Amino acid sequence: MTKLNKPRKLVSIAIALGMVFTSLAIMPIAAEETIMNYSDISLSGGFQAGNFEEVWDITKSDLVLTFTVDLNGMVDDSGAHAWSEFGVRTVGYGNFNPTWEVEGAGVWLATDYDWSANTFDPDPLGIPTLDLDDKLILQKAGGCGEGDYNLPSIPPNPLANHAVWFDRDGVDQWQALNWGAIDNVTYNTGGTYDVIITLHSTSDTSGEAYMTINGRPQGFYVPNWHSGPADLMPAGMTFTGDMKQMQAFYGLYGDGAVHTVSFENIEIEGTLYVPSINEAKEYIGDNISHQGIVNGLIAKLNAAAKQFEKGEENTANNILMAFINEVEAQKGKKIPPDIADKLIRWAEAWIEYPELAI
Ligand SMILES: [Ca+2]
Ligand SMILES: [Ca+2]
Ligand SMILES: [Ca+2]
Repeated sequence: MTKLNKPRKLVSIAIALGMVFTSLAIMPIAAEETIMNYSDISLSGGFQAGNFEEVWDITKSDLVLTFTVDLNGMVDDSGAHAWSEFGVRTVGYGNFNPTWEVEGAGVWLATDYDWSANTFDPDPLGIPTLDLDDKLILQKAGGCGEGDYNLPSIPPNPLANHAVWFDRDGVDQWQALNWGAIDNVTYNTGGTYDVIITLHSTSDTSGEAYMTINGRPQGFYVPNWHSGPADLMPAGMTFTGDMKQMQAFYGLYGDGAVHTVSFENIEIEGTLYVPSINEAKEYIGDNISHQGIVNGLIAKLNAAAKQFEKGEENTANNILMAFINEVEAQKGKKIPPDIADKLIRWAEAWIEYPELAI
């Protein structure tokens, strides 16, 4: 399902030129919400991509992805170019461009940069100027650009934007006075960006995404750049997919050189997916090899489900407590620790939220 990004000319250069002249620890925090902190991810290639195992249910609470992306390893030599992505996609889809040119399986940060050779070179000595370096956008379909933004409304001129293009080094004294020019935020970025992506579901299959970069919300001007705040800001986009089963993924694709990107200080906050008891039985059968243990656990889950169906929640909860005890006793023995932790979390969720069980 993974399709690689094909080299594609940036269409945003015109507006940026216009701007020149104008300007692993799990920490439960509440009954449902979880914060996951992950080790830094460094990708190199060529092509390299992956995902985190956790499955998130955006219908239960917003999902917030916080990380720093370091783009200093992207190579700007003639003939070399690369893109990176970090976001969420529905379980079962690929880890780079989960969909291509059509939405349907999530939303992610896509990074790009000016196609001029040596674009990351410093400004001429003593002549700082606003120039194009890094571009960061939300994407819900591989290969698509900022024209996909549609919140609060579709920008009539997607090329007139704020907090989409960034300059790694300085600007001149007049450019520094332009609205939206912020030292160490939109210019003098050094090629690293603090990103926060916030996802909110509007149904089981649709949601809304917003992103801040170095703390700045993104925006679009109507109809063209003018002094003052962007007219459509914060700007975001609707997206589609299975909101109950989203996984975070990351990827790099580049050519013409060995490129690297790193994602650091990764934190994801949201509600982990909880399957029904019936779905959990299937998972146990697929992931625990000792048949006696599988039979014992499934028997308990069958009994608990029967009690839930009769409305006997206390009895069901007692059975689930026995289930938890059995899993804990076998954790690291006949049940791998990560699978045991997941089963315990699910059983605790069924006890607390019986509507999730059946
Ligand atoms: Ca440049
Ligand atoms: Ca620059
Ligand atoms: Ca510059």
